[in-house]
Amino acid sequence: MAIERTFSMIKPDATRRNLTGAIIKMFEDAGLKVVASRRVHMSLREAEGFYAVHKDRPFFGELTEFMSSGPTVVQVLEGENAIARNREIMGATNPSEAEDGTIRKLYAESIGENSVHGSDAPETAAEEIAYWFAGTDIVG
Ligand code: DAT
Ligand code: MG
Repeated sequence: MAIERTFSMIKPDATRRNLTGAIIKMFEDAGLKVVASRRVHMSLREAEGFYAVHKDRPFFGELTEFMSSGPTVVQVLEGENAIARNREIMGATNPSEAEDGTIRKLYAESIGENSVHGSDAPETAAEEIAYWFAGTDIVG
């Protein structure tokens, strides 16, 4: 497996509880490198654009309001098998189903306020990275 890049976001429930460093340490301890990072308080419109794939889901309004409710940290993670590896470290969407030792098991407050986002495939990783970063922002 080649070195990959994936898009990651620390969500407002986690920045509010000052968990940014604890979460980044989990990525670094797992061998993923933060090659771009920026703190962003996104607008509702930016959240709607980012999560457009979910626009017909019943939780879309709740999701986009939450994501624009406070600061997030948008970042690019790089490493071996980074997309799947990041999803493993994050744990299941619903914290009650997440494995022990995952970010969501440790920190998520609910299925909606679940501390982190991570891309789910190479195509979405490329799109999500480009949504938040210019190529020159990424320093490997
Ligand atoms: P993931 O973030 O694990 O990729 P997803 O892509 O299915 O999960 O959903 C995106 C986000 O939407 C998820 O992190 C939290 C929110 N969400 C998903 N299902 C939900 C639900 N049933 N109720 C409320 N929010 C939900
Ligand atoms: Mg998803």
